[in-house]
Amino acid sequence: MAEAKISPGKKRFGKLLGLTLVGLVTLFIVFNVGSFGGSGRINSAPILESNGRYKVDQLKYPKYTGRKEKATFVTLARNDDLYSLLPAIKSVEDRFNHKFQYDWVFLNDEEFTDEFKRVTSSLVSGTTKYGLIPKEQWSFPPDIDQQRAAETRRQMKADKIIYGDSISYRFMCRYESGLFYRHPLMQEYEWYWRVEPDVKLYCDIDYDVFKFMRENNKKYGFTISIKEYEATIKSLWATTKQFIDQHPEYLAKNNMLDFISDDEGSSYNLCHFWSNFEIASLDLWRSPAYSAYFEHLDKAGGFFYERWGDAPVHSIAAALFLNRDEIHHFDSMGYFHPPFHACPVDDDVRLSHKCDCNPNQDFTWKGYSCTTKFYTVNGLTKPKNWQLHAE
Ligand SMILES: Nc1nc2c(ncn2[C@@H]2O[C@H](COP(=O)(O)OP(=O)(O)O)[C@@H](O)[C@H]2O)c(=O)[nH]1
Ligand SMILES: [Mg+2]
Repeated sequence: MAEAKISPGKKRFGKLLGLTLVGLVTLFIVFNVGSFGGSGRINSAPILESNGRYKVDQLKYPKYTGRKEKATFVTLARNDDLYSLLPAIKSVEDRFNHKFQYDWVFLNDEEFTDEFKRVTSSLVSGTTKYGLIPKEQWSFPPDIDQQRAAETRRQMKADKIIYGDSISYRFMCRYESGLFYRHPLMQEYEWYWRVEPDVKLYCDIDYDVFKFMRENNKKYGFTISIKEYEATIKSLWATTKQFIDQHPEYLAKNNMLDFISDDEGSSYNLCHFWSNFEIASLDLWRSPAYSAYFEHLDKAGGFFYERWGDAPVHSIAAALFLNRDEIHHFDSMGYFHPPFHACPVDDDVRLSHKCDCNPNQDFTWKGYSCTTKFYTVNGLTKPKNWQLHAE
């Protein structure tokens, strides 16, 4: 095949063409780099609308249309708690609630601010409701001896007992023990899940926990159990025994006394479910047994003459008035409330639920937790490797 020949004139033209092309390419690159790096313009810049707001595409989860339980989240909080509450809500929404879109009731002893309502409602996928606690439920009952209550606070402060000198903490414990479920906003519900500021869920929950509770005849669910500070509940057990003596009919046949007492009821072993997390039946607290129990405790005055917490009060009631198989340990959620972590120690459970926690920080099987006892007294199978996390 004949070689194509290029004459000297054509060569010069070719060089010129080549140089022009290189120049054009260089200009193109410079122009484009300038438009990204230099001016910072990007192709998909948000559009500024005439009202001064950016137009954004809102990604919404499809509305959940399956059957839902009559259930709600419930959070007692101050306006000041807003920004420590937000990550807790976000975690619960991301791990669970965006799939089912349950309502969320917020309760406060003061009116919630617009900021609190605006920001929390932007995070919750269900309907949010904001309730004010009636003054008479957030104050001293009239028969409380103020001097005696003040003396307790002084002494507990001297003894460095946590929240020992706080009046509002006592109102909170009394309200969470016996009053929150009576709030008008709670009346339409049968189930609740309590959420507090600063908590976190570590694992994905892909099923409807409220449906699980109903279908499996569970009435009270917990993640962490622990021992109470004895100094805060010195007379709680004696007051409880008095009540049971008066009302033996309220004891469940297959109750779980062996979880809360190591000597068949002579004394309380301080074990309780940590109530900053609760998934439970509202009917449990609305029952004649619990209503009478709370009234008995309230009359005794221990919320103010000592510092009875809602956790031991609820736990003792659940252990005595429920059958043991109505109490459930949520073992695969992962949960954190400062300073304790519940993190599934079984690799299969942790990885399949996409948990983002460190099993070496798990509290569940440690000596100060009562969950090992819960498994033992109920004949439940502990997860493999639990002993590696017991020290
Ligand atoms: N509205 C209101 N909520 C409170 C008050 N004190 C505590 N709480 C709420 O009650 C719950 C328990 O209080 P927290 O400070 O977390 O107690 P801790 O978990 O025992 O250390 C949280 O949901 C708080 O937001 C109060 O004075 N007013
Ligand atoms: Mg808390």
